[in-house]
This record gives sequence, structure tokens and C-alpha cells, in this order.
Amino acid sequence: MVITGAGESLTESSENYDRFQELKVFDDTKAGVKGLVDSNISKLPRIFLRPPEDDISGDTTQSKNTQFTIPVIDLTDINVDVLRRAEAVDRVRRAAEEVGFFQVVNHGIDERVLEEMLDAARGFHELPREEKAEYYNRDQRTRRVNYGSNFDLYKSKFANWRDTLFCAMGPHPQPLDPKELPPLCRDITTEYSKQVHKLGITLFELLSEALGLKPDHLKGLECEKEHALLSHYYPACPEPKLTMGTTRHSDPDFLTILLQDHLGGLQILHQDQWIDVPPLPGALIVNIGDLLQLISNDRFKSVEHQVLASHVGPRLSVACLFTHYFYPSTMINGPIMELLSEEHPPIYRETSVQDFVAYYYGKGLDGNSALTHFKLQRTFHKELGITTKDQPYNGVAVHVN
Ligand SMILES: O=C(O)CCC(=O)C(=O)O
Repeated sequence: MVITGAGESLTESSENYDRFQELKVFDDTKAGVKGLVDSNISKLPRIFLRPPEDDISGDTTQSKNTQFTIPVIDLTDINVDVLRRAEAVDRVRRAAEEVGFFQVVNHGIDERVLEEMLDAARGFHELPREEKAEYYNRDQRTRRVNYGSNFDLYKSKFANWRDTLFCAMGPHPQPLDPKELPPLCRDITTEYSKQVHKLGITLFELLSEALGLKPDHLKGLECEKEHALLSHYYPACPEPKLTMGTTRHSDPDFLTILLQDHLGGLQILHQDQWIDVPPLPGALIVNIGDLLQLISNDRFKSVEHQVLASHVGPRLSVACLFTHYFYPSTMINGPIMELLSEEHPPIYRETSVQDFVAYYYGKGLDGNSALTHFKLQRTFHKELGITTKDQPYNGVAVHVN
């Protein structure tokens, strides 16, 4: 069985092709998209073809000519200068409420560390197939370090042109034992993880203050208890217009801190337009995740984003997701009580982070927000024009119209 290419797609006979079988052949190679590129393919295998209906739905990959740019926030001296901190909090608030994305500069992580992290991520993905195959696994629930291609391979409408090394770093009761990491990227991944976790704590403090809460409020909700590093590798693509590097999605976490290389390709959806996130040397990209939108009761926005495939590559990025994969939390998260009032009743029901993450990964990147599943019934009632009754929330009766 071979994985067939774009030239044969969309013909009458190929409409009935055995997609599962072709996905399985690809999966069984344990070589990812990089393996396809190494075999010098010139046509896109049809498991990667973006279906035409995705284009019709307006999912254009063209960034519109717009004046809008992602905010860049300078974190210099925010721990020693009260005015600078107040300014940073204000800018974080506006970015989190209006855009869902911002870049940070002077964030405290040395450029050497950023460069070495990207180099190590590339080094791992360019190891010989047999060495990488040792880490190949689809089950993120049992192994804290996994390499693979497309976590939702068997669920998604089309596969993405991307491979990923996933490392659940902790800190849990026990941080990841560095010996579990591939030797080639062990030291720098451990170092980057410590530094990005520290930056995450700083950002959660600023975000807490931006919500009018005490600086440690989000920390108290266990937002920073666990983080995972996802090192993405986007090989050069022979037919980039026919697929995606990453399908549009929002993130299943509280917060993401993203390190991207100089090639670009990341876009965010802002006011119905895809906006490029330009690479900025030394900067890190920060975005609000679904769980922070949920607990902030829609004050902060978890925004859809996507990555274009490109003739130019490989592109590298390292995403740090603050969420719980293995952390055995007993905490139930819902909209923060201090943010609720008669005018701002709860929009979401309570959930554990594990349940949210399990729902997200069970669903895959299907273009729909996982948040919809956690909305309180009244939202659906409203859409149907049906009057709802008061609903108890966290033991308190909240009136909804
Ligand atoms: O590679 C990128 O720039 C974005 C990756 C991403 O969207 C993710 O890890 O959720």
C-alpha cells in the first residue's frame, strides 16, 4: 500500500479511497511528515488535502491588508517600578480582552536560550527515523514524552503538514525526570522549561491584576501547576495551498507562550480577518487559552489561530501550554465568583481541567470551539428564544433572562 498523491485525488474512484488504511500506513512509518519529505514526494498525499468545503466556509489563508498589528508589551522593570507595572497590566488587560494575543519583549529569557531551544527542537526532528521512532506514541495519557504527527490523525478531516515532540514537564508532584527526554534536547529543554514556567507565573500575576484580582489569584486556581512543551516541525511543503501547517483552533489551556523562528506562518483570527503574527527577534508570543476565557467568564478571549504550510521550511516553533495533562488536581474550575454580578451572570458551567482537556483531545481540531460544550444551557435557550429559569451556580441562584 502506498500513500497516494494529490494528482489522483477527487476523481470518482478516489472519493471512495480507504482513508483509514492510508492514515494507518502513514502512522506506521513512525517517520511523520518529515519522513514523506525525505522520500522526495512532489505531490501531496491525499490524506493531507484540505477539503473544498473548508475554503467555501471562508477559511481563507490570505492575510488581509490591514493596519492592525498584534500588541507588543515590554516587561522591563515591572517588578521594581510601580508605574511600569501598572502600564504593563493595562496593556495586558486590553490585549487579553480585545485581541487574545500579544508579544512580550524583555521578558527575562535570554536570546541564547531561545535559539538553543529552537536548534534542539530541529535537531530532534532531524534525527534518523529509528532514533525518533523510539518516542513515537499516540497516547499522551500514559507517556509524558511523545513524538508524533497530528494528535488527531484519525479524527480530523485532513492531516496537517506538521510533526510534534510533546513533553509534559510538570511541575507536578514530581517534575519530569530529564532522563525521559531525548538526549539531544535534554539540557536545553529542562532549562527552557524552568525559565518559561517562571515567565508564566509573572504573566498569571499580570493577568490576575488585569482582572482586578490579587496578583496570586490565578496561581491559587492552579493555572501554573503544569505545563507541556510542544516542539513543532513544519517541513517545506510541495503544495502548500492544498493543506495547512495547523488547522484553525484555540488552545485547551489557561495560557500559551509560543517561541517561533524567523519564518512566520502563524495567523490569528481578529475581527473575521486572518492577521499574520510577524516574527520579532527575541520576543515570545502569548495567547489566552480556552480555560482562561472560561474562568474569566468571557472577559479574556481565547482566539482561533492557524499555521500556513509553506514552500519554505522547515519552520520550528515551541509552544508552552499551561494546562493539566498529568497533574492530579481535585479543583473544579468555573467562572471566578468575583467577576460575576447580575449584569455578568456565569456563561460556563464548572469543569475540572482534566475533563476539559479530555473533551478537547477527544474532539480533535474540527474547527469548533470546545468552549461551546461547557456553556450553560441558557445560552442555547437564548438562541432558541426560549425563556429560561434561574440556574444555581456554585450554590448561588443567579437570575438569567
Ligand atoms: O506553530 C505555531 O506557530 C502555533 C502552534 C499552535 O497553534 C499550537 O501549538 O497550539
